[in-house]
Amino acid sequence: MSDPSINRPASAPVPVTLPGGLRPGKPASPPGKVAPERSGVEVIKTESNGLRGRLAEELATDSDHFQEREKQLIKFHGIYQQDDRDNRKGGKAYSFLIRSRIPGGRLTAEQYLVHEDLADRFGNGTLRITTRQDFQLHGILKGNLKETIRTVNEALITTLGACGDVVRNVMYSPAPVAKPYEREIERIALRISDQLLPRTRAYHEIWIDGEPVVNGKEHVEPVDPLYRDAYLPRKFKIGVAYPGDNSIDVYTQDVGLIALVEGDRLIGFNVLVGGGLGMTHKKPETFPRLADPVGFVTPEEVERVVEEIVLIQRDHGDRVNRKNARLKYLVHRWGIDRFRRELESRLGYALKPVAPTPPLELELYLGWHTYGDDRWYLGLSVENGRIQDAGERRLKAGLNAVIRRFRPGIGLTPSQDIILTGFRKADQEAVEDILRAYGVALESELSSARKYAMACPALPTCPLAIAEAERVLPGVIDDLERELSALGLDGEKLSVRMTGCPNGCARPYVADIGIVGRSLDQYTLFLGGRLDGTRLNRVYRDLVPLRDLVPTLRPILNLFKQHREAGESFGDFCTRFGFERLLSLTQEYPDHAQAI
Ligand code: SRM
Ligand code: SF4
Repeated sequence: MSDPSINRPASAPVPVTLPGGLRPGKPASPPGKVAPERSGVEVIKTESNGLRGRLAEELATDSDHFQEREKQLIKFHGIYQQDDRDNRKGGKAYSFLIRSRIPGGRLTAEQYLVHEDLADRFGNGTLRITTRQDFQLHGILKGNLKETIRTVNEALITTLGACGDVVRNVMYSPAPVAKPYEREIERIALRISDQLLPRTRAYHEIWIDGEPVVNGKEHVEPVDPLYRDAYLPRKFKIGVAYPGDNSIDVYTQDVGLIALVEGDRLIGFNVLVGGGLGMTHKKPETFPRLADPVGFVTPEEVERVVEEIVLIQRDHGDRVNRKNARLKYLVHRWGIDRFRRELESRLGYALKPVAPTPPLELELYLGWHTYGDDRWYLGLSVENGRIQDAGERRLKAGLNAVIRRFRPGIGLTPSQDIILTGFRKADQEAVEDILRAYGVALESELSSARKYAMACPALPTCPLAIAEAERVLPGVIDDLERELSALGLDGEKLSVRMTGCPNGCARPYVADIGIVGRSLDQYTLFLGGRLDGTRLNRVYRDLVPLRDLVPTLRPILNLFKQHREAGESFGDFCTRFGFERLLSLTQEYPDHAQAI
């Protein structure tokens, strides 16, 4: 990738003037006054002196939380300020979420154990695998932030850029790479990730006392050449899909790369732009969007192309209204042809047309897989990504026992599961025995519905949650399993994704069944997505109480059982059959839609 500090094509500079002669530092226009040219967060970023703000000073106080400005800035450092929403009666009990940035979800046994130890010492005792292959620690108190982040960095993992208006964790397959083209894809993904990290030294000054260590590289740039002082208008997400494998949901990324091979040779990538899922109920100007293909690039071109797309968003993304600031809205406003022209003019050459894309599938990586000469990996399902000991299911203790004994490589999957790599065939029995002793469910013991299900954390940690998700999805799946079993559909590959609000953190809008929090106990039910992630689902019913979710699905499953075409998935069936027909039939014959 080109050095971002030099030869940058002329592009519109980020505006620095504030409305009505306001100097940076004053609040943006009060209500009723001149409309702001930039949102308040833009002002905070620009004035932060490379994301420093007053973080060091506030860190040194006795207060258990940060003020508003620093609360925004800590996100860039991989930290969110939260409070226990189950216990607000006596005032807010503040704690923090720390997100480690783990490209491709790959980490060593030692790095895993460091996170586990931190969760026990400073967090709530659980580890949360995220839908972008990161680890989150929840429940860290302010006084323990510094030691936690320093310890994560000592394990050669960073939290910098895991959150905030920058390029977030770069996603790619967590499975071990065996073929040369897989290694090349991994190298490219890691270079993109490293190149797009913020360069500020503030992170190391504040948390690590001047010892900059990120993947063995020093951060020496005083002014960020890529992000400048205002960073990006909004978060920015990049994912790389391996041939045939859409575990990363490539169409939902700001930039999605689909790797294409000929035989065993990587020939390049189809580049997609403008995916994103967040929306707000009753605000039609916000919407989930699948990315559009913009062109084909060779392995030599790809890093520069990705960087230029990031720069287009930096220079042209909306910096006034954060609800319209993602790249998807820019692509929507401009159209893909204008976007391509802008990209080509920055690159100085025309992009090649998109190449035919072989079919993609949602790979879960569960169970045992071989990847070469007596080398095996094991994928384990982690319900909603939460590694914990719950009753007889002692997943955290079981993983700890296997990881301490065998020191496997670790992969965190985009479906919130974990894979353990580097075993020999002869290890398999002992590994399974240990896991069974801790009550850990192996793939064969889980229904398809449970394996494909995902939920975001929602309550009690997420400040934006308006309904439960992670804590109630297991019960919803219990009920759904019963329905599916009664219909003989147990083995059906069916994705259920649930979120506590419409922001879409568990990517519910591409699932067969999306359940999205609408109010404390009510959900919007979306149907008609696809496991390969190539179609958005649509609203089937709004304001469905939690207890009515599965009963609402029951008659549709019944119709599916009777009227599906050979090999047709649930999402495809709902789309072909038509929502109006589904609604009229299921309302007429709610419990036995077979009456038609
Ligand atoms: Fe997310 C905000 C959790 C993946 C869209 N997300 C949040 C916050 C940080 C709430 C906040 O702003 O204070 C949540 C923290 C809750 C908690 O207690 O942990 C949160 N998001 C998550 C995670 C942990 C969910 C999970 O089940 O794993 C995922 C962390 C990923 C990571 O490691 O980086 C997570 N968030 C996503 C995804 C899926 C993805 O990226 O593949 C999306 C939809 C894709 C997209 O970005 O369009 C997503 N999160 C959002 C949004 C809506 C953004 C938008 O464009 O409208 C918000 C709210 C915001 O940014 O204002 C949000
Ligand atoms: Fe929070 Fe909403 Fe994201 Fe769930 S979808 S974690 S409730 S922001």
